[in-house]
Amino acid sequence: MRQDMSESLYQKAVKLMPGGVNSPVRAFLSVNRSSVFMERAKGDKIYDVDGNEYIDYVCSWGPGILGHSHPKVIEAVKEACERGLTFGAPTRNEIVLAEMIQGLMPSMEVMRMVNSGTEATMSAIRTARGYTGRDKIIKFKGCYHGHSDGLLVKAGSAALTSSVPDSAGVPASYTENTLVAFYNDKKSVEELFEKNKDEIACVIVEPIAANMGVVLPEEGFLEFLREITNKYGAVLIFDEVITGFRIGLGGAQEYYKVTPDMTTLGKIVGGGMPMAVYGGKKEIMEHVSPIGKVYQAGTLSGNPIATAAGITTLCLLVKKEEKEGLYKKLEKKTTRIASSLRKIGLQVNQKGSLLCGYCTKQEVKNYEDALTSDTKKYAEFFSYLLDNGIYVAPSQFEAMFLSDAHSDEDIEKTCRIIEDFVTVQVGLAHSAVQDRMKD
Ligand code: HOZ
Repeated sequence: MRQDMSESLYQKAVKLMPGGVNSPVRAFLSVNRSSVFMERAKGDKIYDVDGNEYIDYVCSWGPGILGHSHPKVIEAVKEACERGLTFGAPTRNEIVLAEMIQGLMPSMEVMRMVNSGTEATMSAIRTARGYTGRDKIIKFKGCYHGHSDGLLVKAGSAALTSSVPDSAGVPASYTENTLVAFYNDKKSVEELFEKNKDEIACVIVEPIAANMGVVLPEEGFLEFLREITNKYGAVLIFDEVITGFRIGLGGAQEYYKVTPDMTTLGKIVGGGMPMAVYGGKKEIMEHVSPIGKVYQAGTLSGNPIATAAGITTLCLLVKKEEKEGLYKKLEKKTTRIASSLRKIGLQVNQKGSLLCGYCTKQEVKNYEDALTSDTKKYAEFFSYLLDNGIYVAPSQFEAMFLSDAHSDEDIEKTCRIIEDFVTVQVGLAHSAVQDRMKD
């Protein structure tokens, strides 16, 4: 595999950007390689600057549910560009997108469009605090809700692999109101509520945790969060930045039949453009400026190019679900990949088109279980896949994503390559023994 151009771009990039990247996980640090620079992507394939082709299971970390560069989405974006890139004023398409979101996710009675998941979660929490008049929040160890100061406590995603779970540069006073409970552990939540009666503004949770690999909620866990937040008058926020429109058209809240008070969306909702949304109950969202006292604003919020991409993506998802049962199809393909990962001894968690293969023997039900993974082994697996044209997350603690564009042929090819990993490893070990015998 040629990597000359990637390597030379990397040498330039490290002088200009921290780690040569604009988002930490892209630096490939936890898999001991230098980043691959990508040039273009189409369908289920992504191509690097050296001309290498990969079957892509990163899908831009989630937005690419239709595959890359869907012709209809590209057409909508081009058409929107012709009309103007940004107005900083309301447009009709913001209403169209909001109505679509509300139709698919009825708990989103009132919403606000922003540009990133970080912005959505930060604003949702501010709103919950403004609404309840309380300061404390509960988050879960290993759940990631973006990089705003108050949420970088025991966070997942790259904060986990770079071993800086609590980021430098965050004053202790910013996180003193962030209480941390354990995922799938009801008791830890009960204790925090009992100790902090009438002080907790909200509980924020990824209904499927997808930033410490993929950890599924145990039966009754989300229902329990609904009950306890109701009991103590706290707002329940589902961070569906990853699960929204991925687990099904109505997200994880529809799948698990638990309705939160507020929801955050990102990734798929922007169809590949920077777009995120927070919203929920009208009586809560009425606290947002300009009608309420919770301030939040943004020049590019509801951007016309992003709304065009988002609307077209959601329309295609609805049509495909009605015509072909899209989500069942996605799940079937993903289950095939999961079975190959299990065959080579990985511990696999999967829901729909979201999955993670952990290099551990232990069942993974929370952050501590995820940390039992052999990250060195994962790095070897990652490198082997990359060198064989399969692109998965360069970190043990990120999810794998499938798209509608993944062909059966490419899935089968991927499974063959995954299943060969064990043979290759045995081969490597064998040649290492032979080398030693020569010495
Ligand atoms: N926070 C994203 C993974 N959970 C990574 C974003 C990126 O590097 O593009």
